[in-house]
Amino acid sequence: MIEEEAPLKEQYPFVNPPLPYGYDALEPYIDEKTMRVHYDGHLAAYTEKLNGLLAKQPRLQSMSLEELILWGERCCTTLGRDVRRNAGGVWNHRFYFGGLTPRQSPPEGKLLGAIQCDFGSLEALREALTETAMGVFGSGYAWLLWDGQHLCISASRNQETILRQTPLLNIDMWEHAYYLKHQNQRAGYLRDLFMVVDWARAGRRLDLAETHSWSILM
Ligand code: MN3
Repeated sequence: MIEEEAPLKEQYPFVNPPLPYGYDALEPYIDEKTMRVHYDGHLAAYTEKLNGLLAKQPRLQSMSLEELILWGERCCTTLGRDVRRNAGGVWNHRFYFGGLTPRQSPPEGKLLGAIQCDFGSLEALREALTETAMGVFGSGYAWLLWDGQHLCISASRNQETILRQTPLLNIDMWEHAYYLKHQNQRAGYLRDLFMVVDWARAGRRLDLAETHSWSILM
């Protein structure tokens, strides 16, 4: 799995691990062509652009992905903006692909308890996430987050990240995530996506949140 195999302090040059399941493993919900274009095309492009930016910046080459994002947020130069956008694109995509699985993976343990407490049921959580995802205007993500006491749902634009909270799950709402199969049917994409969400992974991210910083939650 992506986060469990990732080194604790990955730095320049960033190399994406292989997808932890086959490109066609999420069929029929997410099609092979979309997965190939998304993982080998879009994610790889963010990674190449980020490495290209860092190639001329030795002082940034020892930073982790998260440190680069936070540095970019503080730095109001074009370089800061570009580092933030591309490091965010890498982070968000790794998190998204790491949150999907071809195996049935219902929520258990602490996550299941939190879902029942904060939403009543998994179905109600799905509906709330769907509503937020459908409301993403243009390109962005919907997120399931843990605020330390409760689950909450949020949305972000473009490749902005939500590192200052504890993300458990994100849903890529950029058109490239669904357009080849679902065209303009965002609701159909979301229905299919929920068939391959790795709730066990979201649960492990929640368990880790109690004892670790977000830097290894990817
Ligand atoms: Mn994407």
